[in-house]
Amino acid sequence: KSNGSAPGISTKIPAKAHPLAEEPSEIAANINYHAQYSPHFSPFKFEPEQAYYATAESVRDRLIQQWNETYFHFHKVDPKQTYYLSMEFLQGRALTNAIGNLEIQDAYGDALIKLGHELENIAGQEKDAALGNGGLGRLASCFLDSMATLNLPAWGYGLRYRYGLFKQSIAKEGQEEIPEDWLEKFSPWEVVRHDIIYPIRFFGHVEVTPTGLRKWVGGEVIQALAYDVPIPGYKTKNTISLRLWEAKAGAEDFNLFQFNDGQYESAAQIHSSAQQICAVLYPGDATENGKLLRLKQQFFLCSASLQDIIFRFKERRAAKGSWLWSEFPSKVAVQLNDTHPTLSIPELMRLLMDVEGLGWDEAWDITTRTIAYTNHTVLPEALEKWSQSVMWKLLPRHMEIIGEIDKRFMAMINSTRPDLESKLHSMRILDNNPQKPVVRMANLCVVSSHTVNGVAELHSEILKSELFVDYVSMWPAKFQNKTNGITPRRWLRFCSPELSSIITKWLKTDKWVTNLDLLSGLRQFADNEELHTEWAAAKMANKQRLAQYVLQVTGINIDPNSLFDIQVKRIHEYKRQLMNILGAIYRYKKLKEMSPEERNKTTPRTIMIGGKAFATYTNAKRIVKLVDDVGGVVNNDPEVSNYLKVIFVPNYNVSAAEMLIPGSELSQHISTAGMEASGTSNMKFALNGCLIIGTLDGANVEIREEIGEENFFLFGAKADEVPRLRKERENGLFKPDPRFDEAKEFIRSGAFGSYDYNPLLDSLEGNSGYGRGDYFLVGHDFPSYMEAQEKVDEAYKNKKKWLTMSILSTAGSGKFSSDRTIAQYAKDIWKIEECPVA
Ligand code: HBZ
Repeated sequence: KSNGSAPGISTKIPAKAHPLAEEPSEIAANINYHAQYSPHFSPFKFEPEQAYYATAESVRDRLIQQWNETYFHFHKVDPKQTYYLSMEFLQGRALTNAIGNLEIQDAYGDALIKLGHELENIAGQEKDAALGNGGLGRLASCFLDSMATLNLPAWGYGLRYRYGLFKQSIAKEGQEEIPEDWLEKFSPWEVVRHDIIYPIRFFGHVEVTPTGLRKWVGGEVIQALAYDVPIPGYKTKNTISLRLWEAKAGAEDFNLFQFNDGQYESAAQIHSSAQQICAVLYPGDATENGKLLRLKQQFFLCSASLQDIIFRFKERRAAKGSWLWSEFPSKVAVQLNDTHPTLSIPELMRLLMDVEGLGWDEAWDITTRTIAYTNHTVLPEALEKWSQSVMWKLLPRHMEIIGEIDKRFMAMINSTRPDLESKLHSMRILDNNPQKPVVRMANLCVVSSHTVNGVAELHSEILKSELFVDYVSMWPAKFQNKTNGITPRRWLRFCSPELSSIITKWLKTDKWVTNLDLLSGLRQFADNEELHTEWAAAKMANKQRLAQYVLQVTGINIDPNSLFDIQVKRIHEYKRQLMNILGAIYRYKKLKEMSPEERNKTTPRTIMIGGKAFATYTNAKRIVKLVDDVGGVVNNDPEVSNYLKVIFVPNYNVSAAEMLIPGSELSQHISTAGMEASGTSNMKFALNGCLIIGTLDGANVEIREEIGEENFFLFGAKADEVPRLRKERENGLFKPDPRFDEAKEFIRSGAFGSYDYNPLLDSLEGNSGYGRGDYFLVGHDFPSYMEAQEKVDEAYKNKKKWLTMSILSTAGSGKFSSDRTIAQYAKDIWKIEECPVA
């Protein structure tokens, strides 16, 4: 790789710090500078890994420059700012995205060639930052990209987990979890801010000071230290910050006396307690694990972020001269990404009252005008409830405040809405059931926020008509919908450059990247043969790249001429990967029964399923195992393997998605209606010209409206039919389709090995599973699913028709840009305006 005398870095290219270099040779000099003087590796090595770190550091120089300018500008203009609080940010890789947003990818590509490397290979060295579980975390990351791109004065706040979401490998027994050591070497994208540190208290008790203020004292105090990750906008100087908090103990907490006495563990007790806080991302969808630690994490995020927000507010106010606390909501908007950061509510109250000395009424007014809450689920098991006794122990002052909010809420209902008295029990924040007294976090959010939103039209309607129905009658204007979106930069422009160039060529502009509605201009060319040829070539190139990837991660060869059918998302029974695999099993069985001539007339398919199952979610893990077992049989059956392949794609993450989505032709979004709040991968697939087979659930409803019902393979029960169907099922009124029984029987017969699938299959029968047999209605929806799949097979035979539908999918995806979503949050909820750096 070297073209100089040393075995490593080039000596022909000077090592020079050039943060704003534009020319490839200057950029190469800057990369060379980091390779030599950022002391992470020996300068005598310049393998892809070292080249990646040096390249990333050179990009970071530029980001820091823009970022300083951005915050200097925000500080000067002093606009209202939004703070997006989220326990999860699923950022994925940053290099391609950063140089894409900064529009320096060509210069970087050339610079790396001068240094003997290829950009794509170097970018592939980066580990995914997987500080999130799934859709909720990825949404937060798409939102940051849009906030920066729209020049909004905004920040993200999260936690700097030492280990992100586990790495998944597939072994003989199914899924295995391996810790994801994303910080193993270091992350070149974060800047530690030793000057930004706040104390965070846990446990302790409440005292009354001589002046009559209540004060939380004692317990253990841990420090929150800021790490900033710069987030560049696309084609703008604005670069905002994702501030991640890390927990640490101070030197004064180290008990030298105990240590010298040989009591090493107790000497460093606070250090180890601090270390635990940010050790691992809490696995979503869990129920009982590590409750106390998770609560500590939540409070840690809330307290550090609010102290920081208040510090900045006071700093800026002080610079202006005299000021009032009542100005706070006109300078600060706080958005809670689900209930995970709910403790922001009592913590803001506490800081305003106990630290700043405000009275209850003023503090309450400020809090409720500052905070807004987004709900992402109606699944009862995912609605957070915290044990009151755990809360009293960990956060005694906050429990006093929550108790007071609850008391005042009840008094308000009693005096103004006697008609709601019978509902009060379920509307209250505290559930004082003596068996298990809990705090209902969603109720606390609804009572204390100025705005509550759902994430797709159907979901927002369900919130209003079911989950939060009683509150709607009190505060009808509080409830809004903000249909989710995705960033078109990462999810089309950068992950499919081929398709992007074609779109730009036909639209005669690349403005669609920031104005996604312009994609509708493709509709007029949906039948154009020349476009068809180009579109098909781009899709084929993406399919070939995906086939290479699949070969690399599974060792299985797949045929790029077959229909690529993909379902990738967290494994959950409500998402119904089980229905997908039952369909595949039925298809396999029928192929086996056919003559070779008949088989030849079928549409060859490659079914890919990927996603992580939460480590203790047994049925989800069984589904993973089943998919892998089915693949083992089908892919090795010479009679059918030219017509059907079943692949479990291991370790689905953001980077895998960037490979899978551009190469997809059909994708499955098949949740039981009413259960998927929105879904966001559905938007990514449709944007990439992939057709959807799906139910009327979440954002599918709106996607279908936008791209046209004739371009969407619809099946299954509707949300409002689900309760009745479940009842009928419970009452033994359900008559299973023979195809459904045949597929299940085939598994039970041992066709896919000796693993015991009975418990999984039993969840589809009688009164098991969630205690109410086939709660997710796989059996009910199966026949219409299979019919929709037959329509897919037929449609794929007509290549022209399929291409037209594919183009229309992309053309109809404009609505699903996160730029649209964020612009709506900014206008309707946050009331903030753009603040572009000149
Ligand atoms: O949020 C998802 C919804 O299931 C999906 O429909 C929606 O599109 C997306 C964005 O709005 N929810 C999650 O991803 N939820 C979690 O990952 C989660 C994490 C920790 C928990 C509970 C849920 O304790």
